[in-house]
Amino acid sequence: MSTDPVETEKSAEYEQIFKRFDANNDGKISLSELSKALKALGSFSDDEVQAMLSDIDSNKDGDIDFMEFLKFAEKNDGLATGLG
Ligand SMILES: [Ca+2]
Ligand SMILES: [Ca+2]
Repeated sequence: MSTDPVETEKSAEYEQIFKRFDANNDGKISLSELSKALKALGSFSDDEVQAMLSDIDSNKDGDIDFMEFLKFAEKNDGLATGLG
């Protein structure tokens, strides 16, 4: 087995967080979903939310899919879990 149990556990954790952000459950986090989730956590300005979305949205389609979220979460370990 090439699956690292720690990584698997982490991506399950990230999946939970992702689902929490993805309010309408379409498998993508839109700008308004990100905005609502971040603003529930603290004071984020619209500019900050937009900047964060652009940062995570690597294919620039305007939404964050799970793979994009996962890449972001792995690069920013602790941040994503802190948000959850
Ligand atoms: Ca969504
Ligand atoms: Ca995207």
